Amino acid sequence: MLTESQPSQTQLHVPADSPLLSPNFTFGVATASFQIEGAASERLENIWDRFCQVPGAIKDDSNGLVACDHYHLWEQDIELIASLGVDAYRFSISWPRVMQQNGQLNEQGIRFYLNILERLIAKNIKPYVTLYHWDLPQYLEDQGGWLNRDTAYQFKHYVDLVSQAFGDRVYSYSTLNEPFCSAYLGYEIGIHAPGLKSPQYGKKAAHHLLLAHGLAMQVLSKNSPNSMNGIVLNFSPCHSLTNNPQDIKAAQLADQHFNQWYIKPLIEGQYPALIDQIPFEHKPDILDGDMQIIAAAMDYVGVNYYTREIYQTDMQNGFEKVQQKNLPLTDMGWEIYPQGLTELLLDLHNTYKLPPIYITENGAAMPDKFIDNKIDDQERLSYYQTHLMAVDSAIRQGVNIKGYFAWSLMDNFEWAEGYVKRFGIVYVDYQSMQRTIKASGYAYRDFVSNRPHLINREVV
Ligand code: IFM
Repeated sequence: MLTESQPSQTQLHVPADSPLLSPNFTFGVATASFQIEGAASERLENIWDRFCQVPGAIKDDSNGLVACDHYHLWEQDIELIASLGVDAYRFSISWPRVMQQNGQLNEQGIRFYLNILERLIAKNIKPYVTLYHWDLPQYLEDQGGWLNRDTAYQFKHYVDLVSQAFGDRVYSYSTLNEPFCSAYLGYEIGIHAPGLKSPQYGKKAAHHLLLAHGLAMQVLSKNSPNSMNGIVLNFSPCHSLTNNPQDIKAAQLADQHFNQWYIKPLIEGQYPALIDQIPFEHKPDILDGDMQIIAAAMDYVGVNYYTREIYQTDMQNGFEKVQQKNLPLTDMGWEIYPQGLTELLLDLHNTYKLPPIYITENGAAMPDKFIDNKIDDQERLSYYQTHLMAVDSAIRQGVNIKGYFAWSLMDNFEWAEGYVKRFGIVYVDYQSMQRTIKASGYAYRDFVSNRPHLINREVV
C-alpha cells in the first residue's frame, strides 16, 4: 500500500549547532481521530457525523465515515511512522469510540488504542495522546454539549476510565486540542460542529472546555503521574494593518479574544481584562473554585501555529480581519509567515511563567500534484524549513521548547474543508487508500534520522 518511488528533493537543514539537533529535542508527526480513522459504525455518533449531514457545512459534502481508514490500516500506518524515523506520534482518542452512552468503557474501542499504544512502544515511538480533538459524542451535544457545565464532568469521567485502561503506556497526555476552535468556531460562528451561532455562546463554551481540562488534569495526576500532562492551544499573532492607534487597539482586542482568553486562565487563573468589557450575556458562568481548577499546574503547553492575522478597527465589533493582497499563501489561504512563530514564542515566554513548550502542530496545505507516483511538494518543504528555523531562533533567544510535530502525518479530513485541502507529508489516495510519502516527508525523515546523536549511536 506504500509506493516507494522517491522524488528528487530539497533537504531540510539547520546549522550544526542548532538546539533542534539536541538529543533531548523530540520530533514527531500528528493526526486526530475523526480526521483519519473512519469506521464510524464501530462507535457512537459524534457532533461531526451530524454536522457533516448539514447541506453546505462541508465544502466537498464529505464526511468522516471512512476518512483514511486508519481504523483498519493502523498497522501499516505505524510502519509508515516508524519508517520516518520520528521520536513520537501525536494522535487523539475518539471519546465516542471508547465510551458507551451508559458511561461504561467500550472494550473494543479501548483495545484499538491499546494495540496502537503497544505497537508504538515496541517501535520506540513515544505516544502523545490527545484526549479531545473535537469529536464530542452526539448524545452529550443533545444535552447542551459544551454549553452544559455537566459536559466537563462527563469528560472527567471519560478521562478517568481511559487513563486507567491505558495504564503507564502513554508518554504524554494533552487534555484538549485547540479549545478556541471548539468554542469559537463551533458555538459562536458555527463553521465547525455543532454549528451553533451566537456571540453569547463562545465564551460560555470556552469556560466549560477549560474547566474540563482542569478536572482532567486532576484525574491524570492521580491515574498517570508519570506521563507529561498538559494542553494544546492554537495561536495566531494579531497584527494591526497600520500604525494608527485605533488599528493597534483593534489588533490587541482580537488578541485578547482569540489568544489570551485561553492561555491566561490556564497559567494565571484569570481571564484577560476584556472580561469586564464584554456584555453580561456573553460572559461565562464562573463558579467559585473554577479558576483554581483551570489553572492546575501543567508539565508542558502545546503550541499549534500556522499563520498570523491582520486586523483593522471596526465600529461595530472593535476589530475586523483584513485579507491583504499579494502575500504568500498556503492552499487554505493562510499567509506563510514563519517569523510569526518566533514572535509568538517570545511573546508567550515574556508574558507568562510557562512550563516547557512543544510545537504540537505546524504545517501547510498545498495544492499537491501527484505525477509519476511522486509528489514533489517543494512549497510545503520550504514551509517546514522556514518554520523549523523560526523555532531554532526562539530557542536561541531563551524559550524552552522541547519538541516539534509536523501536521500532519498524512492527508486527511480537513473539517469544513473536507478532503480537498491536503496537509500531509504523506499523500493519501482516498480511492485505493494508498499512502505515498511526499518530498516533504522524505526530507523530514532524512532530517530526523540524521541527527548527530542517532548517527553516533549507530557508529558506536
Ligand atoms: O487539521 C487541523 C487540526 O485538526 C487542528 N489544527 C489545525 C489543523 C489544520 O487546520
